[in-house]
Amino acid sequence: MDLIKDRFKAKADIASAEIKELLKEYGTRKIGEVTLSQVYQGMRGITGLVTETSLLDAQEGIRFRGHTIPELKEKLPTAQNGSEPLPEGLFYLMLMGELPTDEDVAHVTAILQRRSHVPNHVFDAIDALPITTHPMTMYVVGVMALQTESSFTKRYAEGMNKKDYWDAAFDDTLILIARLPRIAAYIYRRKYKNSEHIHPNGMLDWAGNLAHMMGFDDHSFRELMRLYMTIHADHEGGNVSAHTTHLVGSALSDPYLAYAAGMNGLAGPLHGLANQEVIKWIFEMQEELGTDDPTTEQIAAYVQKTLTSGKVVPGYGHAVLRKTDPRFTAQMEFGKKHMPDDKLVNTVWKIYETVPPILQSLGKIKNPWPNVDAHSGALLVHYGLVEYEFYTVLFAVSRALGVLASLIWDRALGFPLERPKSVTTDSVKMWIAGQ
Ligand code: NMX
Ligand code: MLT
Repeated sequence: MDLIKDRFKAKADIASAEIKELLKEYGTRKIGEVTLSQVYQGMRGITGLVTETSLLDAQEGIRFRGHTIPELKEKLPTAQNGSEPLPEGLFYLMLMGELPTDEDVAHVTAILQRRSHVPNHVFDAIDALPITTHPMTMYVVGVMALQTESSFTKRYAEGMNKKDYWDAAFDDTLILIARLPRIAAYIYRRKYKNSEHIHPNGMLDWAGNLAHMMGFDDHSFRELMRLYMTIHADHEGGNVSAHTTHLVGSALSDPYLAYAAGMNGLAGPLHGLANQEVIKWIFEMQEELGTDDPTTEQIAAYVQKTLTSGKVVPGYGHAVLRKTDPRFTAQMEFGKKHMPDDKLVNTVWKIYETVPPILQSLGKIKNPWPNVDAHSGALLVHYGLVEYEFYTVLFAVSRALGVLASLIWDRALGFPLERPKSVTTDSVKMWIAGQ
């Protein structure tokens, strides 16, 4: 751990000095203008955050430290006999700003394996919840129970020097990431497999072990988990889960508290819960139509019905993207390689042909194309992971890599408490009158 920490510290010192220089020279330069509409409409397009780990381009999609998803698939180390990137490699890339070697990834995997023991009281806290509790609620309760282990909070209480915040955030992050697969798998086995739990396999990589503990030992399912954990990890800083983690962390709430807050945002249906909504929507459509192989005409009619009843078509649209999400495309490629004839997967592809022109014809939707959530569930169902209420937990495990790597950077760069100004409509009226 010291090796990777020392390397990080050296990089963070250089970045801090660069930012200081930038601000000295250009600190008063305007980076944008804010209109009244933006203030009322979700702050779309306002640049107001620094997030070092990834950057979203509306046309091209996400780049992690400059690397697109197809590039990551080529450049990040894979498991032995595998071809999908190992998410530990992406974590290293987001944290360090440079591509890892095979040894670097093995080092991260080993750190996570050594820190993966989850204390019993976390399982007790989850077990105290009714079995009907949504898996995301169980997950956040599990993370909150684990907060007893925070060294950030302990060290802060002991008078930690602000120069050491990053160090404590680093320690908490590695422990938290190491333990999340066990918590997620525990929830899955408790809720859906009669609490027949499966012990971790200390020889497996982070995502492979998650698949194993959930009870899926198929080689291609492990590969799916590696891809899934990689592509869901980060989507720059303004999305609800990343922004919330950053905001809560800015109060010097420790990484457990900040991440749990972010995951409560991920649990919303317009954000990460959309992955469960997509499969629920398709299953309901199949039931109503009485077929598991609907035609494009039937799908089009069902989409119209969804819109007429004042609901969104889940998995479509995006606040920033204006093209098909490359994370959707990466999953489509996985589907074509591993399950080209799967009916549900083919339905997802038919929906992709059908939905965009319909949404476009409404004239008000800025992005009619599919996002990451439009595809993920169908791949999981293919392997027998049919319990769609669980899907957002998988998203949450992956998202930890990005939001927590960012949180370490927040503390290393000494970012202050985040506290933007708000207005009332009365104050806006007075402002307009005074213009
Ligand atoms: N189906 C129906 N209506 C939509 C959709 C959709 N998929 N997407 C946007 N709209 C509506 C939106 O509700 C709004 O309507 P109104 O003016 O009546 O309030 C109008 O189109 C304009 O919205 P946009 O500016 O295009 O989108 P916005 O940036 O506000 O919202 C989402 C982005 C992602 C919240 C929105 O597209 C949506 O609700 N999509 C479905 C849910 C979803 O897939 N979420 C997952 C996003 C990815 N993730 O994992 O977080
Ligand atoms: C995400 O992955 O966070 C979503 O695509 C939402 C977003 O970027 O706003």
